[in-house]
Amino acid sequence: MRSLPLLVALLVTVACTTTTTTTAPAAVPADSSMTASEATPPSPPAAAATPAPPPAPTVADAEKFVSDAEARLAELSVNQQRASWVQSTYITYDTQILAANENEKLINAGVELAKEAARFDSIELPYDTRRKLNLIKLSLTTPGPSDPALTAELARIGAELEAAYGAGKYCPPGKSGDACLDINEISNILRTSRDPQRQLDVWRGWHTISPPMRERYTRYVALMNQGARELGYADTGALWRSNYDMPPDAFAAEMDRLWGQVKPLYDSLHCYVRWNLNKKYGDKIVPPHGPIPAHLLGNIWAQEWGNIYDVVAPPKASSGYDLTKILETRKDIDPLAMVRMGEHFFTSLGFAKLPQTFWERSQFVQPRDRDVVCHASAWDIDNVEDLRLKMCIEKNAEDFTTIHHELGHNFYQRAYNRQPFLYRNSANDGFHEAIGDTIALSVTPAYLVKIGLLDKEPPASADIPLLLRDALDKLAFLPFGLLMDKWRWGVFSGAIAPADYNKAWWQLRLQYQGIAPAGDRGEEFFDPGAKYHIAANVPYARYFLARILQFQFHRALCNIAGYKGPLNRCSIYENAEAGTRLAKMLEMGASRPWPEALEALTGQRQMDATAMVDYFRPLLDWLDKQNEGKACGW
Ligand code: X8Z
Ligand code: ZN
Repeated sequence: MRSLPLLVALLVTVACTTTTTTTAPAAVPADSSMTASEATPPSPPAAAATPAPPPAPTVADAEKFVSDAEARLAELSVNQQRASWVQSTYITYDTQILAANENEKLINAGVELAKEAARFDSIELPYDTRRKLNLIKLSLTTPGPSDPALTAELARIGAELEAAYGAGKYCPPGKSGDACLDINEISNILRTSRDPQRQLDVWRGWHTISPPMRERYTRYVALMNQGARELGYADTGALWRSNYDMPPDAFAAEMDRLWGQVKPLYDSLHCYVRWNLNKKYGDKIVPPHGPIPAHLLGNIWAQEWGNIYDVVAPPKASSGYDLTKILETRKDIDPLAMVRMGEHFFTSLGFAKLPQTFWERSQFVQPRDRDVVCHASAWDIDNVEDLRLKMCIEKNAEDFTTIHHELGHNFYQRAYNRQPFLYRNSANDGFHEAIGDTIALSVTPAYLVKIGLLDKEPPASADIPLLLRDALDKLAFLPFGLLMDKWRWGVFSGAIAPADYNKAWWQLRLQYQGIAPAGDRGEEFFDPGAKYHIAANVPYARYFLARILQFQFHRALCNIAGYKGPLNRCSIYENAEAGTRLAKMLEMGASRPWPEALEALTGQRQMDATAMVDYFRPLLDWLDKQNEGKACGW
């Protein structure tokens, strides 16, 4: 997880990339109407009054404070990441405690520094000093209360929740030990089984891991909120939303604006998929006008639907190839070779090879002898060059894409490693999540032919099937990417009470995704906790942004490469100019507000879903025809 360069980490327990999430709005994005002061994070409450007020701090005081803070956070972050790496790759009682201890130190330092940073609120400062002070105040994903016992409790619960998720298994009735199913086994069943009873059984089975988390999660939320309030934020959600160089409410509105751009596409895909599922499973299992049952979409969370392509594929049309089948048949390709292929794409753009230590220290496959967190993540342990991948790679198309996703984090991390510590992060967290996906968009049939995975390019008639398969992953994800943090923002603000956690979860799933569980899911369940990012407290709006940004980046890079055809056939493989422009943006790290980074690559200062719409245009017209005369919606 993590790209956590810094303190963020700390506050973050683990994330997929880690990053410390920072941001700093010393300058304001041109497209928003806020003023610089609105964009500045709130100041923590003033310290207790002292008889004689200390002399006003100077610019030199502020600069010294920032440079000391950077050094302190850098050191703590390395220790925290090492402990967290060991915990995630070897889940035991002891490693949880060791990781929680390091997290606690980082949280305490982050909170202390965020409070102290407020001392400099009212003086004029050079750009970088002001930006870094803001980053210090915003970087805590998991803010802790000033009472040390409470922050220790917070760190302990955080480690326990993540470990509970990582070690989670479903033991079918009468089974135990090796007969219990872990997340990879359950995912494989959902990916390949077309027996609705079997799918429902393992779907329910995975959701048994989370009810025991509910009480701890509730306490975790209360502790984080106390920490966030001490820092001057309304709640933890407001803190998270403050990380985008704009006021938190403006960010929430920005998410809704982007969703409005793509919602018609989703509705159209939903309509087509439901119709096909109904044909396959019948009215009793898939009501023709209602929401789609959540267990039938090929993924535990119904967040990406590409695995059920075979169920919805247009009759007679062939997409020309099935990457999972190719990987399965090629005995010479193992998980490591898949990672080498991913690395090769980046080096073809001019990026340096990954360091030898990456190959020595990463976890590529699931160890047989112990519990690990299989959820994929990319690490930058020393914030410089100790890059690592942590996955439980299997030979399928989904993992091939995920490898590119994770390597995007690693190449980003290395690109910004010459920035000062507080800037070793992405422009905003959506950028971090979008880079590897952008590269994966260039994994076209023509590219697969070039690297020898495919014999020949499929005919143009395969475009619609190929786009449909892409849409099942990319478009289907959008409402899920949006609602994950809508749920958490509601939980943090109190709009969703603990007694309604599950009800609110399924209301949002229905409203945005048009899916529903089979059977009642009352409050004896805690279904949100069965998703990694909830258990591990990793913010999720980043993935929604990344789905939009990756098409914007792809369109810009294809333009830079001089490409003229349809976007879905563009690959920037081996294009040095595209590589140079991409590297330039990555090297900026978090040194400037994100609209500047976006502009550096795309010429646009606003996130914009029109590139995604352009990409899928041929499919959208085709879907409209398929849906003619059908009742859509739920
Ligand atoms: O968590 C991830 C990555 C690691 S940052 C594997 N993703 C989200 C998820 O799995 O829910 C990538 C897509 C969305
Ligand atoms: Zn990621």
